[in-house]
Amino acid sequence: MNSSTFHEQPTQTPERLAFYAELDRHDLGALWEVLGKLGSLEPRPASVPAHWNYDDLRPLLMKSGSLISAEEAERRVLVLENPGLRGRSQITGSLYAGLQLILPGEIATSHRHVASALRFIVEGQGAYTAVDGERVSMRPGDFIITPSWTFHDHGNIGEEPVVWMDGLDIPIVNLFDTGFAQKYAGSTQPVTRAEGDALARYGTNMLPVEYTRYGSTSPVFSYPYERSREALARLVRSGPLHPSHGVKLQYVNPATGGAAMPTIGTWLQLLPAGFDTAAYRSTDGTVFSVVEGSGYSVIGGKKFAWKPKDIFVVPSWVNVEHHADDDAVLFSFSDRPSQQALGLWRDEAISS
Ligand code: 1HN
Repeated sequence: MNSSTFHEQPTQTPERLAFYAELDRHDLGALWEVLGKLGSLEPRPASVPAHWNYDDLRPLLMKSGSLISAEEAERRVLVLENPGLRGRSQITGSLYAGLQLILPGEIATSHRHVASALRFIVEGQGAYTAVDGERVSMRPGDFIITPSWTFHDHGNIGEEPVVWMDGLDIPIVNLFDTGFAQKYAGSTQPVTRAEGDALARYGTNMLPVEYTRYGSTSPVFSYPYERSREALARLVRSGPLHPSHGVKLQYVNPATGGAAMPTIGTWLQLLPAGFDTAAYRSTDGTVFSVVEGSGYSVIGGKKFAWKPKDIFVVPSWVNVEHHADDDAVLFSFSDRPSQQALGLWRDEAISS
């Protein structure tokens, strides 16, 4: 047996091939013929390391804005397709990502679905998203969630185009064949709570006295950039820096201490100017959005230079090292909470 494979395919004799044909007529197959494909010594993701330069993305997004309205599109989004997974609307083996554009005066009508969504605001002011009766303003760097099965609509009441990155767990929901979706009866849901209600109620290290819903999704649905950025700045000054991550904080559900969403984990990290991270790998393929600073990442031996608003992806179990030219802030998301809930997640810091 070859030590680099889990299972070497046995020799195919005429008798065996005839038997496989016989099996095939009964909707059967021989495991020993496919075991090498089913099991591997370590993860073999179909997704590949990839990088999208915002200088290429932005003109295409604006072109989409002149070709189709948000209303006709339902959501005007350019899907980030991993080059190893073309045609599947996936950025990793388990996650969907896209860049959404909403122009001044437009609305994206209300609907809900089982898939959980995150929005990470990339550029522009003046847009809002409404979740469960509360509208929250979107500002660059804000992290906003749309919990599973909550009605949500978006609008742009400002004067600039607004762009954000969407991340959804659609491939996970579809893996389990658990997808449901519904349109709201009207175009937008009524506003029943003032802006800032959820953050005041759940997001100040306090919870309402009667609060008992320890649901799996965070009751805080907007995590403003300013607060997270300030925390990172303080921590970089006080140290210590993690060799593989610099200063990296996870967004949490304040009621559980777990991830903000049950399926998708999200992080914000700061790499100070000149910092080189130690190589690291984990089984959760991870999508990065650059907020501030420029630098490069070496992903599976390949170098990708990045700057603000760029997006890059590190597949499962592929080594990554980051280098920051100046103070760099990276937002990232992955399916880590899903893997951890199922007892599947592993990571490894690689010492040089
Ligand atoms: C969706 O509902 C949104 O609400 C964005 O903005 C992207 C991709 C697939 C399915 C639903 C949104 C989506 C989506």
